Amino acid sequence: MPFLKTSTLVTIERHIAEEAAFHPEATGEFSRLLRDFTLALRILARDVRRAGLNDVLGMTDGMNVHGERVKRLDIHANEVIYRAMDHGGHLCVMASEESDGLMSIPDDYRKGKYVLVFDPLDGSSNIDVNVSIGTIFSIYKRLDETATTPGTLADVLQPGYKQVAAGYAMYGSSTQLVYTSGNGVDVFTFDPTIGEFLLTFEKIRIPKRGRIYSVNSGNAHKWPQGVRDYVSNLLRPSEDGLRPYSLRYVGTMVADIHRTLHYGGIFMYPSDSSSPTGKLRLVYEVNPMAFIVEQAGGRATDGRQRVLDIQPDSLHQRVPCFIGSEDDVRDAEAALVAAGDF
Ligand code: AHM
Ligand code: MG
Repeated sequence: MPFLKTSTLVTIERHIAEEAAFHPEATGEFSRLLRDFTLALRILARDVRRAGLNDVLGMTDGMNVHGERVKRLDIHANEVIYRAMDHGGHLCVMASEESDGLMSIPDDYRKGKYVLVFDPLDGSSNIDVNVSIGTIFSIYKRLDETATTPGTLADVLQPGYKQVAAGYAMYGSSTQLVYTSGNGVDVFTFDPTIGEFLLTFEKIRIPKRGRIYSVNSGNAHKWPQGVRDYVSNLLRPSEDGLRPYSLRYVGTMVADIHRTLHYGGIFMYPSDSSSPTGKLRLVYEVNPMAFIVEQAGGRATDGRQRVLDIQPDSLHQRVPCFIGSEDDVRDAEAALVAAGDF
């Protein structure tokens, strides 16, 4: 049994407050920050559910029934999160996949000690076809916690092991929020009738080995030899019955990682000859997922080194990734070494 279903009825706000109670130095600022963030997620859960409808109703001149201009959902999500988070006084700066540079806190508002990075709507290729999409986020403390000035690029470009918290929301058949603050991984499910995220799985653990691999095989002809060898081997039946593996690939990292977290196995987006550093972004996609998967007992590397140890050098930098069950990720690394890819 990879996870324990909870029997108590707890909202995410209560859960975060209880976690904070273990830290006597906690000021409540972090709890308030997360409360603001879950408001944005609640709004997005609603908007994603209405997405197809808005498009149809707004078809003629880009306006919906309310007379509002219809925006691309990922741009809309970027704005909703920014507007929910810019005035709380908890953040000193934000950064997002949808914004080229830093997202500053407006001059009028207090600058707090936290940094927020996010991918507002992950899985953009799936938005128009009603396949699961998600929001990924991660929170750091600024380098000088006593500063009251705007946050800087250096505050954002911290290695992943310094994350204070990370999570993702998945807008699927239900909306779930998977969250860690470094004390295991908990899953909350949104109940739209009461407007709350309720704790549904506590301290989820990823199996040590799975039987599913997840990768865009359309890139196989461009992969390094080690990745080709590794995947070929997964497809070869073994006497112990562990292989062949099944392939599952949604094309939304949030959904593919979510399944991997529950069932085990490996999710990867390796480098290839046309994308030497892979596709996924270190700061707001791979680092939060690496933190979550490690907290659930799994492993996350770029094929050679732990993702969380990489020092980012730019906001939108890409990194190859191999994330999932410990034994599976180690097998992939061994195949890369055996093929001389490193
Ligand atoms: P996005 O942030 O523009 O949505 O791109 C990231 C997505 C991931 O969710 C997913 O794992 C990957 O891109 C899929 O890429 P591909 O279509 O190349 O397989
Ligand atoms: Mg993304």
